[in-house]
Amino acid sequence: MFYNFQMKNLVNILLAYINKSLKRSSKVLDFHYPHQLKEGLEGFSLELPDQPDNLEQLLVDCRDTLKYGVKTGHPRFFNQLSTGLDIIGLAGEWLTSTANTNMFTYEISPVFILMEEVVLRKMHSIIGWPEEDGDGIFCPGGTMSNLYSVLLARFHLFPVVKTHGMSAIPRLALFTSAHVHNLIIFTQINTTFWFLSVRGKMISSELNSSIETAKSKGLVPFYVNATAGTTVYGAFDPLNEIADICKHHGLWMHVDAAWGGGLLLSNKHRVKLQGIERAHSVTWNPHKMMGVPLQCSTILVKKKGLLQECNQLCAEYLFQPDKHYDVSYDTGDKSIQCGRHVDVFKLWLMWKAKGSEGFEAQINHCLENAEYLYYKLKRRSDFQLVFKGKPEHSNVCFWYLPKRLQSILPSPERDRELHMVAPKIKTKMMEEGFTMIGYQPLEDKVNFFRCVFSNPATQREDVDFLIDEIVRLGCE
Ligand code: ABU
Repeated sequence: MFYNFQMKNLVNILLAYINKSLKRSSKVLDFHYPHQLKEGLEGFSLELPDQPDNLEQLLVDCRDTLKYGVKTGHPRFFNQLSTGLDIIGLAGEWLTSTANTNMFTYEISPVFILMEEVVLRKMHSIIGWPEEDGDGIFCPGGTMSNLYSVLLARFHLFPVVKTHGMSAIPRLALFTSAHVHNLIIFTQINTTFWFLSVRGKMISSELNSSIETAKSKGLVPFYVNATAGTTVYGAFDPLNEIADICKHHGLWMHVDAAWGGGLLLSNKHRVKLQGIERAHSVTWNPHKMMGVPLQCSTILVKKKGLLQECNQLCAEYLFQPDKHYDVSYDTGDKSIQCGRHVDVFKLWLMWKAKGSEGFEAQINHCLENAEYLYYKLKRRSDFQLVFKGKPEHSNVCFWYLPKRLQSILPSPERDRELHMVAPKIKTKMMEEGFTMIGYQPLEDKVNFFRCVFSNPATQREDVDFLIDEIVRLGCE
């Protein structure tokens, strides 16, 4: 009874937080430096006690944990690719934790395992793979999804690697553009070729010559990673051209559509991913553009059965072959993980609640916001866009030029000053807490802001607010 009562209090804390997150008058964050949080604030201590705290204190801790965090669902949070606070998704996450089961086997997750099959099949058909093809798994984030793709490609070419390791196979070469998601870099492949891109897009002729170079050095090219929606510029690689090259050289084609995959749901924007259906594998993170609560990421594979063959270890205490049901539903053995969180339910529930058309509308809305920001900035002399052309995705990259820099012609000295503008503004922005946007340098470009839209709650007035806020903080 007492626990029930406290649970209701917790729900009230969560509901109050949700209301605040969605209210423009509340701050996005109440920033404190690490030492302040470590020292403890107004009764909020991170230290662990020897004696149990009482339930009232735990409620205060819950409230304060949210209070000193960042409201990533706030319509003025533009800092990350994963934003928003979808209430149905949140309900799904709560149900998932309440069920507290594991995605190893049908035995302990009958409904979730079948849901995974249904959702993955839907994603395959949206990619455009024939009905008889298609496999996949939910896994923890885009890095893991991409890692799966490399393991699969390597196993597909040299199955012996599973039993005899890397020393039993030739030196392999992997190809990706310079704008790759951080994640491909961590793979255990002998040689990775990076090459130039234009506006973040892979140049396919460069890909072809890199493959020839690798061959001439005695390496075995085996895998190309194409990106559909780069993290900073939101660029899409030319997938059909890359597919032609992969076909010509007999290489595995992976498309990292962690960020761009959501656009497949939009009749207006899916053209940017033309050729994705020719890929051998695809990474698609519904926790990005589709607004599903973190984390929700998939590796989708065209060839059925390969995931299992590549990763299966047949642990007999979980995957007994003589069970009384169809053990092909014990999908945990496709995974390199053992414990696997149920990530599918919140996506399934959101899909039920919105339908594919609801996702399409919310994705189109985010790209309209990006276009709105782009046209606003284009007209102003105190902002400079990193690229003249319209954004392909919902990423808009730009510099703010304080008055003293507006009249100076581009030069190394001007760049040195410009490089410091974004971090200075960001510092004040976080200390005041009304909005949040990210910045970075990239290649020869000094620090610039990257605004991304994935929160359907964001409206044009929030975009106007962001611009005014950058000017206000940049002027002081
Ligand atoms: N998976 C990388 C996402 C990084 C970002 O939110 O910008």
